[in-house]
Amino acid sequence: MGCFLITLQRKFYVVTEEEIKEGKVVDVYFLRTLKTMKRLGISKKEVVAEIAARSLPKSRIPPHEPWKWGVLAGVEEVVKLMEGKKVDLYSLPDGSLFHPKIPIMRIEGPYEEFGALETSILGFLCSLSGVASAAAHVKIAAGGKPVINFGIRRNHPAISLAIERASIIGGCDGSSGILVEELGFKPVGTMPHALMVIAGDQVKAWRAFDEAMPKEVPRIALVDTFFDEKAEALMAAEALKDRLAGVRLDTPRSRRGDMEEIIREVRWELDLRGYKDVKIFLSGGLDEYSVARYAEAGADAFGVGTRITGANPIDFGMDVVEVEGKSIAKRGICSGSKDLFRCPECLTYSITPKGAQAPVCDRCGVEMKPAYVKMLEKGKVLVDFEVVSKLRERTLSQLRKLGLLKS
Ligand code: PCP
Repeated sequence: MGCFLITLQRKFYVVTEEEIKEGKVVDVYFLRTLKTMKRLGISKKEVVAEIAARSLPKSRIPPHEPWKWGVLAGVEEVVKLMEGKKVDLYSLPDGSLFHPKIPIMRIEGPYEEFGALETSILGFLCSLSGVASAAAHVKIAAGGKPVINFGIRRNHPAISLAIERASIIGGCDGSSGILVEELGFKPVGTMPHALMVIAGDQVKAWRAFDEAMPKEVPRIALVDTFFDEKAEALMAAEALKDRLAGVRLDTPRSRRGDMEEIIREVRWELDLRGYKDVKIFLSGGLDEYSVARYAEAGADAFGVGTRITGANPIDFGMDVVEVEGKSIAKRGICSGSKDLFRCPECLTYSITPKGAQAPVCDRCGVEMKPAYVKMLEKGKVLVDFEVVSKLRERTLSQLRKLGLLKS
């Protein structure tokens, strides 16, 4: 007779916020490590741990080199996770650009206070920074044109709001899920193919949408359900006239020819008939490579799903670099507690031993500024958490300063 595990009645097999806070999302080897450390009487040793990315995901733009930078997200969640633990925590703030090997966070305290939280600490940072980084790279590819996150359908619903928030930190102009209202953003969306398919007639569907929607909802007609994009774009313009804000091209993969040419044709035909204000919105299988080409071809805005919300996690690692004041680390990691400085002009980082004098930027000749914010002191939160629009602006302002983003 097999034994039956009576598990907590979970409707959707999701972890509760309380379980995360209690440290229940933990790799069992950390618990075994703590038990072993207690036997050795070393679990209370004061340690310094640093978190840095070992590498970054590859770009979708040929030759598919790894990104040179990512956008940090998940710091607020880590601070909330660690609140109450007898640790000091220094970190770059959410929305900071970072590079591989740059220690984005430093945690100081007895190992037993936070060692087993490594699983969740990295879980927040790896997943959310992956999403924010992909969003930023797509936003740059769009040349500053609007990029909306259309991809919450690619994630487990339990994390959809965290993912939407991370996509906006990375630079998305908005997201499609209604819960983003909590973040101060209006949900953005158009219409699914189901509307035209079930109506059986796209003009009837577009007209009904126009009649049903409150005036503040932009009339963006999906124009690739039954006929060619050019034909349906003109049908939509004729049907809704000056009420038509835009057309969305979400061409099925089986029909995708030269989308750049299709975009140019649709633009030409709309302009030729006086519909110069009708915008062209692209979605479906987009990434930084296709968005750049479609933006060049004349697309005005993008709905991007999988590339952002299905982004690879950032390969952050957490490593002990000091024990009871002694610099010590595993092979591949520079030992010793470190400080991080950043040039206010060119945004270059500089890593120094903790307590070193601020270096002078050898490119700009100015004194670099401390990059870390002290966010926890003996477990007490020292910072006010910033609204997501401010975090997004931090990301975009760095991208502009680096000349990566024009507007
Ligand atoms: C997709 C749907 C999503 C878009 C494309 C994201 O179109 O509109 O919002 O796709 P991505 O994950 O590939 O970037 P469809 O799958 O045709 O769904 P619908 O008919 O509902 O538009």
